[in-house]
Amino acid sequence: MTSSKKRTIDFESALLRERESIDRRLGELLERIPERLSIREAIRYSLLGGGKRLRPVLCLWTHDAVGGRRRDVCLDVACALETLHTYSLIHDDLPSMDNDDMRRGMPSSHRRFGEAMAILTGDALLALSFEILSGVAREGRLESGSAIELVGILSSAGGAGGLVTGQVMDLESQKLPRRQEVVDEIHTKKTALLISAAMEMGALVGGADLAQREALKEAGILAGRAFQIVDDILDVVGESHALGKSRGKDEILGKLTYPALLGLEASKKRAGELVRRSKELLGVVRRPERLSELLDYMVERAS
Ligand code: GRG
Repeated sequence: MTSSKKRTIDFESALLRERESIDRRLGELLERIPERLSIREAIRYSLLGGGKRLRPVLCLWTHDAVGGRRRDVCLDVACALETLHTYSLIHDDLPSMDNDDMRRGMPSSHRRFGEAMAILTGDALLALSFEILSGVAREGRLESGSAIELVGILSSAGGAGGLVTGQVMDLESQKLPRRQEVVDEIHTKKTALLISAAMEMGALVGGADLAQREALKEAGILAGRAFQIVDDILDVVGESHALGKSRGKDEILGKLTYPALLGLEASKKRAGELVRRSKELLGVVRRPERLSELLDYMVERAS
């Protein structure tokens, strides 16, 4: 989907700077994995090989929007979100799942390293997420109680009630009733809960109060649902080279998607409505502007 609005240069450069700082920190965190371990190369390949870094940026910009002053801690929390997200992409691409050959413009992990190694790389990245979160408390940079809360938020978004069941429903979608509520549930679980977790975790580290946290959590669900609708639309109309993966897979796999159910125009309208409602909830924060632009960017993207 091509952006109808021109993003401000200020926004674009802030996004670029943020991605660079996330990539740098991810690289540093991976230095902790001993060089002699052969899995290190496969982990570096998937984690440092591109990606929009939306979840970590959302986490950091939510922290900033609530007036947070713990950016260094939040950067690690943001990296924990990206390691979990990357694990889910590696497993999603496996032959037993979506069987994708390309990811982030490169051969997918199992194509490059073999299936067993790809499974193990995903496993290692999942564990690394929680190692990073406990690390910030162990190093005395965050109170243990807050670190435990972060672990709780991330594990419930990534676990049986979230990503995993979203993926199960997605895989079984041919057997499910072709109804909008069913697609909404798949989208919430497989995509929106992690995006919501990114915003809630940024809010928590930034010192948001409970009312702000609840509003931002809900804003994340709405934005995450819009993001997944756009992902489904891009699978129909996007450019494979921009997406960095093959297009048209949803139809081949008989997936239950918004475009399949409602058509492209109604799907675009629905994504727009969800983002509008998400942005309304940003009224609870002191500095909503940058975050609000990021939510627009998430649905106006072409990749
Ligand atoms: C336990 C086997 C097992 C699996 C874990 C695989 C899985 C559960 C979930 C997959 C969930 C999934 C891939 C959802 C799709 C969400 C989505 C739109 C991903 C693409 O995100 P982008 O566009 O990707 O942010 P980049 O590459 O930019 O980071």
